[in-house]
Amino acid sequence: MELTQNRQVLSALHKTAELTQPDEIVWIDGSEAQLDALRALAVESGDLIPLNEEKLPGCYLARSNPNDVARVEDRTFICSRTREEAGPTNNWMDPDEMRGILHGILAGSMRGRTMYVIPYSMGPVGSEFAKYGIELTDSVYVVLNMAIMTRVGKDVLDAMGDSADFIFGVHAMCELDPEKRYIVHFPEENRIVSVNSNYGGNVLQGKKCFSLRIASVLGRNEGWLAEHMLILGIQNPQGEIRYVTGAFPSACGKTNLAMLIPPEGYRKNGWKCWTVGDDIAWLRPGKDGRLWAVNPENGFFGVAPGTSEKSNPNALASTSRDTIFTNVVLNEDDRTVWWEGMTKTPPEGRLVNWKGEPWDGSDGTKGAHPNSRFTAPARNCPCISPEFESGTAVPISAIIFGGRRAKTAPLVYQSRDWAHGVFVGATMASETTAAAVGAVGVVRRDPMAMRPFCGYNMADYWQHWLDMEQVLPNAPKIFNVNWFRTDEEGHFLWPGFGDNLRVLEWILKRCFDEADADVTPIGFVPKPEDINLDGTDVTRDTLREILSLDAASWRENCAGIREYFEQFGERLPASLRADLEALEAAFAE
Ligand code: OXD
Ligand code: MN
Repeated sequence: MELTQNRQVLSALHKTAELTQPDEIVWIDGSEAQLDALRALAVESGDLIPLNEEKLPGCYLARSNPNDVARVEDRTFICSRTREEAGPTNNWMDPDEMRGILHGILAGSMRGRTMYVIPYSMGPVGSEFAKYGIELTDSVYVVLNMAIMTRVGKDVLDAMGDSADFIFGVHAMCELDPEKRYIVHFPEENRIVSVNSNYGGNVLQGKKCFSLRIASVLGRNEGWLAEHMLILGIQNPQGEIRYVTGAFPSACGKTNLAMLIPPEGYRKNGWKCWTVGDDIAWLRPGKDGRLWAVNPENGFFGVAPGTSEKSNPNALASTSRDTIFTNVVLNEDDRTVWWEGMTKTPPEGRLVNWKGEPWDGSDGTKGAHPNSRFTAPARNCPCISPEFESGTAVPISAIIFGGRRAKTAPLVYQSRDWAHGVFVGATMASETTAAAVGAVGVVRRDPMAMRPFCGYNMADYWQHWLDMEQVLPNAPKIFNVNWFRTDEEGHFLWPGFGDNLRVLEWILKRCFDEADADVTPIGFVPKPEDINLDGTDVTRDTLREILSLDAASWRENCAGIREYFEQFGERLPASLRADLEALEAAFAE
């Protein structure tokens, strides 16, 4: 039975069914009974392996096709009307040409299969900030993951009513053929198509496809920002909670910062941190001229390896129930899971690696895929903010950009003003780690951590950021952090993790005019005495070193920025060009 009378939804659905020819169409109503039945179906088909009901209640393990384990940026397309609208950092194809290719792939692709209709909401259903989507998929795995990551079901359709204001998406697994894998966005039509993949970042369309690529375009048209950012509430001993957002490229500890546990001394004094979001923030100007943030998601799609009781106990606790693990190690003896970094050594027992093969780690291979994931409900997180479910946004005091730089960026600095903050975000970069294939220490430019997620020309996106200042008389202050400065031997100089709160404390003091700073060519840098080091073994001299600027590194950085900016030609906003020139002049030999 159709769960809505919405003509646009029905017409798009019928057209897709005619093309893909599923045997059956099932509407996802959001009931536990239906989700339970789908879990049972997935267990029966072997798509999900049920885990230990006592130790991991409601949890399942999934294994993906080994050729389908990550986002595929080279097969992700922004099919705007013109190539210029997509810009030099996106793959583009003429929308008609792409439609033709997809038509060929989708034709008859669901024959013998069931097509699930997932009505989903990004943001609490009915809240002023919510936006709605429909994803048609032939994957039960996608249904069950979307039911964790978003709000799904009939109440979404009821909230949509007759409105044509929704994002429509189709996902077909097809043969999981990497050569025919396409993740496609049609921003002018609010449409998404993913084919030949079943990996979360490609096919859980509410996440990167809708909430970042399509939403970034909606944000430009409607006057707001869709960002690849965590949202964190920091409660001080006076009980005031101040909120920050943070954008970091991968492998920079974004989820750890989103779930930060204050150092012991801070905890004793009454500091607490609250997670509002770990990956995506929708940011809108409020009537008060401040910037207000919501997390449109309902769960965490986190990288498992490295998550431990030590590195991120809140993330680990989030996975203790009702979680789907993908591509981790299974312990067949007690049907629990494991991944590299959870404990120093693998547990005792009959272990099976992410490919389903017997494994004990003795051959030097990894048991879990480096990009293995947990899909966990946000409500499981011990430090989830009460604002998460409230459907109201939180006011942002500071926007924090960051990256992994061994030498260049100091521990923290503040931009001179909003426009300079946009320059700081636009020139974000991170050095590659051994965790990814390829050379180590190579600088990769990732503006606002949005390089793979901006749904239009990056230069226009920067201009949109610059324009936002007009509607933000009380704009957040913009900062850059770098937890990864090293000494000559490559040892980290800053302890990171919970101690990062010491830096956040300075950031918030700056936002409320409670701390001084040194004026430098890159912006405001803390006075070494203004960062609280009590309870760490970091010395003032070390701190002085992490706050220092090395002119040669900055000259090299400027050259990298200039080269990166060149690809945007005349579209590059003038203020970014001017900020670069000023920086070059300041560090000229
Ligand atoms: C993610 C990503 O999965 O940024 O969040 O790739
Ligand atoms: Mn992300």
